[in-house]
Amino acid sequence: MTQLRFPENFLWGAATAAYQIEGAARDDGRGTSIWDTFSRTPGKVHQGHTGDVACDHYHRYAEDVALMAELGLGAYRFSVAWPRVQPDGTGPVNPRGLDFYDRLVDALLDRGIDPIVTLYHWDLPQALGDRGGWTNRATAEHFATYATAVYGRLGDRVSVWTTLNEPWCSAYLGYGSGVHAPGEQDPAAAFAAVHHLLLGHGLAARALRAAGARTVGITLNPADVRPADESSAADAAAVRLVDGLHNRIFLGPLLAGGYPEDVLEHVSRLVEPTFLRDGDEKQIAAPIDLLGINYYQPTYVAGRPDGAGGGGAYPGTDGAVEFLPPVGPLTEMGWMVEPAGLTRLLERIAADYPGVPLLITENGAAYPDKPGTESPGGPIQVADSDRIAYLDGHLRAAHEAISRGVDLRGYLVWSLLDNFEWAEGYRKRFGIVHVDYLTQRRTPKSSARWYQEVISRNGL
Ligand code: IFM
Repeated sequence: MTQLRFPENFLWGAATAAYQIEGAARDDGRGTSIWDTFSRTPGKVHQGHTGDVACDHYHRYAEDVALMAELGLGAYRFSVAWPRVQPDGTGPVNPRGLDFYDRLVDALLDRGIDPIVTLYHWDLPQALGDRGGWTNRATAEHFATYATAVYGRLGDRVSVWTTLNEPWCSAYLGYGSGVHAPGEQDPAAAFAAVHHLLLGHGLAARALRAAGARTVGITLNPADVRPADESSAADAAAVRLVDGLHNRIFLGPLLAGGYPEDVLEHVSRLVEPTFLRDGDEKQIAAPIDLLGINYYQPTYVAGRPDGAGGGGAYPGTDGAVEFLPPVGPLTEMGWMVEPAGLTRLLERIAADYPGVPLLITENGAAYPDKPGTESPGGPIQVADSDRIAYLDGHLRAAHEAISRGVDLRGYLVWSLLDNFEWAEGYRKRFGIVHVDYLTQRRTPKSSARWYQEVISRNGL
């Protein structure tokens, strides 16, 4: 294979999220989040797993930062748990919650690692959930207040701020299909949540900027939507519909001044969009300096009148779209491995929404630990060659996009540690570092050592 070098100053890092790794769910005044409630509800998460303890990162952050330094990471993307900062989502700030992130940021900076903060990675305070969560417009306003409070404590040391992680998941999986917290299944709620998440982003982005933030962005999980048959007009129509619901409903208001007409028409056929008020789109269009892209797999669709559609995650696609089952080598999530999808997605976003630097804020894969790789009492070896192949392919795909002119600033692997994979609990392992959940022992897998080499060479 050819050797590839990435641009000078290309940012190499790893990502995690608060609820997935922190644990310490009741420590130091932390409030309850919708994910605490959801995961403690029988039947919602695999085998009743919760984030109560997770990787105990709240207490072991120093060890984790040392590991990051050993691997040579230049950046670490973590999220702040809103219920640690404002236990009820509004009202007084809990200084002990902020103290944790203060310590974490200092530890990172001491090791020369750039902190990249995500303000919301799905753990909405339950008190706000009780008032409708993201279906309630007031949540967007509270989010901006919370963002300002976090900036007030960390803004002197953190330069990169992102508002939301994957609002598609928060809205459609949380309120449409119900597989994520809060577990609702209502298209009207899902679309209201899309809008209020975007509004929350816009208000928070403006508040951060006004407070002095230098780099402000958001992370999406845009889909590379492909037709089953390139020459089929019906498949092309299905692509347009799914692309609208998944991508353009976010990218339009964020980067092109408003919701695309065809998307608004589709939404209006299903629900009364009373949530959309004059001036909202202007708020959402707050300028951003960075767009975070999370990519895992492509989405193949066909246009079919008898198509089952995508359920609550894609309202209004039943009777129009067939989502094709993934083929080829799959990850443990059952996700397709298609690195070319990353190149296509990056190129498409750069072309359609020019002028915004891109950062891959997540990419990675879950694979089972190979049997026999854990020996009681002895050193653990996790020879995860399948993960290395996945990462290698996607880094080559990212490099290809750069060579075609995409302004891609960096790559953050998902994830640093094995962690709580939402509805899948702990059974899916995405980490480049193995976590033994009984002992909390961390062991870099082969992929971590491989990544360390990639970083030190700035290439493959
Ligand atoms: O674990 C998640 C993460 O929280 C958001 N992006 C996708 C990852 C893998 O499913």
